[in-house]
Amino acid sequence: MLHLKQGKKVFAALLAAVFMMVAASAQAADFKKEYKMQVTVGPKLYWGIGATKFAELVAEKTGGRINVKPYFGSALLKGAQLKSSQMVAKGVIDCAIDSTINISPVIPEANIFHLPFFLNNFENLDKVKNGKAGEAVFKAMEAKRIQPLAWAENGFRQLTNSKVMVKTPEDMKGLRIRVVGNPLFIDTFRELGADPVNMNWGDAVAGFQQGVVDGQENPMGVLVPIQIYQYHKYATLWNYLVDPLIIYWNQAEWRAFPKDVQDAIMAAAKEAGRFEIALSRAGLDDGSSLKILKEEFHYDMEVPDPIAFLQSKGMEVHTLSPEELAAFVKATRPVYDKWIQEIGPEVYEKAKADLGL
Ligand code: X2X
Repeated sequence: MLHLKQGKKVFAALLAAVFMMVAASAQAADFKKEYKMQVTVGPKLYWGIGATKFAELVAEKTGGRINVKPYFGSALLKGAQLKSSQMVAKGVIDCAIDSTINISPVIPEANIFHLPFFLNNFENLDKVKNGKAGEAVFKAMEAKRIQPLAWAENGFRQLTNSKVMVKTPEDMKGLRIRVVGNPLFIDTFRELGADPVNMNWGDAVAGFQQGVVDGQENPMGVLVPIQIYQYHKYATLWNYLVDPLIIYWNQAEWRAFPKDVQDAIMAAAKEAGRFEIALSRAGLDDGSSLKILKEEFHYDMEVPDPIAFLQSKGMEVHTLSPEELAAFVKATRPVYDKWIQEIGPEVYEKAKADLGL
């Protein structure tokens, strides 16, 4: 009798185990084998390192159920970096970690970060990102069927070139500067008297190498890994604008995920964002980013002082004085008239309020 009871128990336990396995595999079958992630840049740039971190954290936090694969160098877009949010909105691509510059064709509000000399330091950037204007950008994404998950950062963009040490707008006369095909950038460099050349990132480094252009603008997290000093002798640090990154997902696909999967991916995005922001700011802030990398992520920064590093490679680096900066601010002011309308005056007002202006 006892025997029979035990046998029944074992059988019941076995049956339960089989049920669980079937249920688990049914659930696993609901997930794709691979979730494709668009990444504009290569894996060595800080942004690319952040993409890899996100994929690793998603695998870890979902117990391997969700497999995000980064496709570097805008491979999914054949280099057309400005199409990423359109493709994620359509569900052709599952997710992305992309710059506000590249999402602005679909989300004009994202250009709030790119008004020249508007947000000129980390503190102001954080106020806007975490304030009402940042919220407006996220809401605009949701309205376009994109689920924003977390902020990361490309960084404050600096000017480099092979011809002249730029200290005044006059120094920029006729300089051929590669810019991304976001028209706000063309307008800004025209106002400065330069000759902006619109080029996808995928062609840009070859363009620097071959001298097709004289200069470019990008943050340290790009300039250090691509070894800009091989092509350009002069760097002007002017923090003229910043591009945060946003980790985002196709909305319909996101909404269909079970809650625990959403929570795990969201936690991965926040953690990868924190890590990547620290990479981008390392050696450029009050030391807190290097501390975060070391203490929270046990990560040793290969180039802990990017400015000293570029100088050690023979670059001349000049930080604009407040007086020099004033001339650039004045010269680029006309950009505001047109672009505040494009961004939406209410978003501009929100950003000003976030900054306490
Ligand atoms: O194209 C650029 O300059 C880059 C890599 O910074 C962006 O994608 C915005």
